Amino acid sequence: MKVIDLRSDTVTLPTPAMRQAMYEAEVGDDVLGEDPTINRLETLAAEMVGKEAALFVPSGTMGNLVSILTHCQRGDEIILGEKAHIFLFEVAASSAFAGVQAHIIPNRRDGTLDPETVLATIRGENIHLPPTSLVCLENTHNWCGGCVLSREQMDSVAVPVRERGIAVHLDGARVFNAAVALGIDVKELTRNADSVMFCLSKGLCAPVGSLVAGTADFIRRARKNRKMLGGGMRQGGILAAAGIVALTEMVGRLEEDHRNARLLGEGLSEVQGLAVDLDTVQTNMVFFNLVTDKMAVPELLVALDDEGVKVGHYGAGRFRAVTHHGIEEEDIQHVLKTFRRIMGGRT
Ligand code: TLP
Repeated sequence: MKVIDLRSDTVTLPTPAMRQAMYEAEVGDDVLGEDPTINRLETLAAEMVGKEAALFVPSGTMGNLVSILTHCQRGDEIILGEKAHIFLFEVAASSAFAGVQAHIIPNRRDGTLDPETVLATIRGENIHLPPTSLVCLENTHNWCGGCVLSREQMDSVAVPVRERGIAVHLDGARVFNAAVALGIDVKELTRNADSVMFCLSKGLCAPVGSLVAGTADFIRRARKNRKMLGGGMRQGGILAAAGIVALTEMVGRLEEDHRNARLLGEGLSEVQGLAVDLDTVQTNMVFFNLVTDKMAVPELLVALDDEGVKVGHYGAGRFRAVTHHGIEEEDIQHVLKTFRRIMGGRT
């Protein structure tokens, strides 16, 4: 039985082209700046997001932390949406390691922040107050359903924030999904961010790795912070080789994942006992809720598992299904059939 694992796009496996590139990768000591494959990946990544330089890091979590460490001093405040991955799912790394305080403001349903609220949250000059040094945006917005922020929505916050001398960091773990969904060059989404983190190991299928991009000076300082966190990876070119394939071969096909997510979302919305917010199904994620008391969450998960279907459960009957490479339209049809059968007669 084929297992259809929709828990995340992080479960994607390296493609044959990636394994070949990894096998053949030319490597060296990257802490000494001598891994030619990492150097090539960093140059390519910087070019793609329109920044001067980039830094290869082991994970998105470390990429966000390195960025925050590089922008901020201990005791600073950073402004984040209440549903930001950095706030919800990164083990409070920014407070534990960078010593910053998160000032949380509401996210709208579509993942955006209200520009007026962001500006009003920036601290003034006063002996009692921490300085605000960073605003973090997220695109696509994971916890808001994989929603896409348009370039106008990004700029409406980033431009006035930067005019006030405050830096903007983009958690762009899936920023290529956003660019593909909008049909624009990713640079249009990153142009007003001082730093951007994006992941190779999600929809782009690389086994490991993320990048942080920014000015040459920012990346020079970020490199030192990565070292401090233990993220200097020596002959990491083995991994970077897969990352180069991810960026050159895997971006265009994200559209397929978006089509499959839409199909899944629309199908699930017709299943009795489930509720789907179809407005937020814009990329490769489908969030849905169990809205019947005739079926308990563990029972549903076990029944799905028996049919080889895995989805994520995040408490209170809220589920996430993420489409990705290796999931075909016929798999989506199988998932829908499975849900219809399990839920049939239980509503
Ligand atoms: N998200 C993972 C889990 O951590 C929830 C997932 O399955 O979606 N920013 C965003 C927006 C992310 O979604 C993630 C990973 C990260 C950062 C962290 O990346 P990693 O997992 O590489 O540390």
